Amino acid sequence: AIRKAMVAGNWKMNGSIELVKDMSDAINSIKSPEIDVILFPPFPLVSAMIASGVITGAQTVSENTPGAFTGEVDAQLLKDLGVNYALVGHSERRSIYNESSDVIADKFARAQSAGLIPVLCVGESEAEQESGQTEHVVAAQIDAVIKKLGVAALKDSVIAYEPVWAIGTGKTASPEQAQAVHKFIRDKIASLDSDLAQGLTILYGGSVNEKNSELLFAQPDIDGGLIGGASLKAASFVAICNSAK
Ligand code: G2H
Repeated sequence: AIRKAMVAGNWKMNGSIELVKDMSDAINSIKSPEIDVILFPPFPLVSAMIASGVITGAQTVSENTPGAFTGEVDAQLLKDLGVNYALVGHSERRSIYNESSDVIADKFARAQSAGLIPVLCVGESEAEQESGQTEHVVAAQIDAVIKKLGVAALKDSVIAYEPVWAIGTGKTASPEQAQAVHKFIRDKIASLDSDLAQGLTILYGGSVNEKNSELLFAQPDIDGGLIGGASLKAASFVAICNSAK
């Protein structure tokens, strides 16, 4: 493959000190130059995850620089601690916490300026998919970043396509369905910067498990996965990582 495979585990509001230990032992035992494995634990577990030797990401970051923002977490502080990635615009942040594409673009910018690699999550709802809006919705979510920061900002970033109807529901996009959207995303960016688009890692997310991961990852424009539920069990997550090699 032209792009290195990546498998990222998003623990959401789950996990424990014990799980950091179990999961890091499992991941460290399968370390390979063929694949980047990253875990996104809840904030209180970030330092333990880094100490365990696993590449670590934050599930969200503040769009602001340090100041009076009670409860928020600064990207530069995360970077200084040893965090390497930050999810921005996960569908749960968009829908439950009402984050707009505009504020998500600000979070993307702040993460990147602090030296974190933003993982921009995009995806359509079930109603949008049924009414044929998938490409329109995904394009608008990406354009919010491009309009504010320019296409060059996507160079040091990752995009994760996660159809909302497939998240935590057990419904997965078929490999062909997911590939079509990934190709749409890559072609759209290629129309602005072809080299950047060819080098861009695009992950698929939404009910990925050890049974469906291999066929998804075999698609030419799917470079790996963003894994929720199945990243909480060491055996499942390791099997998914191995299927990306
Ligand atoms: C999508 C995914 C991880 P799950 O949210 O970001 O979760 O694999 O549980 O659908």
